[in-house]
Amino acid sequence: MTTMHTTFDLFADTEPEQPARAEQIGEQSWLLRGFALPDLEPLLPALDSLLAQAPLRHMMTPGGFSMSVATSSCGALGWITDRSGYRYSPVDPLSGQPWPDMPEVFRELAQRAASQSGFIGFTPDSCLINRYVPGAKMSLHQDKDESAYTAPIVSLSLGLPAMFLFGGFARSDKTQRIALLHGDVVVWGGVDRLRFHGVLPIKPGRHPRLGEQRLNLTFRTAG
Ligand code: MD3
Ligand code: FE
Repeated sequence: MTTMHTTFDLFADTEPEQPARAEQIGEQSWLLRGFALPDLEPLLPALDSLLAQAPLRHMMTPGGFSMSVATSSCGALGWITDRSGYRYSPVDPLSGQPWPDMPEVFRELAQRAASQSGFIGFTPDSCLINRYVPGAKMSLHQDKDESAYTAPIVSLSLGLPAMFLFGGFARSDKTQRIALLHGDVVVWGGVDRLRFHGVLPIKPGRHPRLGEQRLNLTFRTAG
């Protein structure tokens, strides 16, 4: 090992950036533990600034219930729900204005995570921001509001930890539980794109940087 180790060290600064520790959680799904940690210094202020323009709000499901998760978006399209249904819209219904631009640091992070997971040329046109306070959850569902399922979805978790449920292609299929922590990025694509998934109720706690909440950003090609 020591001889080989020296060899790698000699080549270290001519090699491309070391891929992050990647854990395969599905045939075409990868958990990149702590992938975003080096980028949070520019990323969190950009997030604050876009949430000042398009505040998090509790949207109404088509069935008339207020979501426990508060949402906002940036990019050309934002995911919305109201009594008329779930869909993507170029306009924030709260302001009547376009959603804030997707910050370059968001887009670049999502592209880098996707390409490292085998999805070259990912061009997200939407970033959905979900805020969970303790007790908030997301029931098992599939993401089917996008125009095509060929692009992956890239998710970034921030703040309090979550227990993520990764299921199969029927709601009743057995689910795998995966803890998602501050700075973790997950890439879901290909054959895994339409798997059922959800989030168990967030446990009470306080994150040193984000306080008593979990934020999840999902990058999508929606249009
Ligand atoms: C697996 N959000 O916004 S992100 C959602 O943590 C959503 O807020 C969760 O599910 C959250 O729709 C999970 C991870 C995720 C997103 C989309 C997927 C996992 C997925 C699509 C297919 C399979
Ligand atoms: Fe989802």
